[in-house]
Amino acid sequence: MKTIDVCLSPDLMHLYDVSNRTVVVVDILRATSCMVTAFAHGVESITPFSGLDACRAMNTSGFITSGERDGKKVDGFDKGNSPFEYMGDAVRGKKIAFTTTNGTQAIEKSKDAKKVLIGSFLNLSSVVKYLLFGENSVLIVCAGWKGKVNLEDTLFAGAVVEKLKNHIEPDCDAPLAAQHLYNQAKNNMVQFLSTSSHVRRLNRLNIHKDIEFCLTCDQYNVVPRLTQGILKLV
Ligand code: 3SL
Repeated sequence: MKTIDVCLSPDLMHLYDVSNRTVVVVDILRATSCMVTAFAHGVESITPFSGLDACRAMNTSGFITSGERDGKKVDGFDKGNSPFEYMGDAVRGKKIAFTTTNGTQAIEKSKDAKKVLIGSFLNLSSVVKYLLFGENSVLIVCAGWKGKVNLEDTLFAGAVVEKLKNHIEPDCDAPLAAQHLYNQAKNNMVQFLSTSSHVRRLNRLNIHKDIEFCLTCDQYNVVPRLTQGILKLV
């Protein structure tokens, strides 16, 4: 039977052998929610960068430059990290270079996996379906915040574990802990997360509508996959 595990912080990646696993990278607030939204609105590709300078340099090759540091849009970049910036015709057919505080770093740390997918609540069922029919065991990599664990990414991991519980066996206690948390939170995730660290951080930036949107399940049926450093739809 396939198994599922959860890496609660990218700083714990050294504990996992991903060479035969499908990794799902998640940064609910807000990096992977933005990426999924962009693909649902017709973006051609997203190239994730861990560093600002390399991302900025893509401007000269015709890429839209996107990203944030500590939640705020980077000076001189075209777009920040709100999913509402990635809707409509503005992004259709475009290539995006993207860097964020935690999300793109988690992608970088996952790049040696057999497959790397991008997950969010917005494409939860599509990701679950892909994992169900895929041949590999699974690792959910939670982006967290600067190496620390966060609740929202853990809830997403728990949702995946819960939905696959009759088909994929948990590897250790992290998936079980995530599943318990999700089952407590699932009826009102906005309320459950109201005192969480990143919701408090984002509330200071006055972006409640981003939080509510990013916690909405199954808005889109897209699954982005990383191949040779570039995200495209599967
Ligand atoms: O850390 C990240 O990658 C971001 O998604 C953080 S924020 O939501 O833009 O603050």
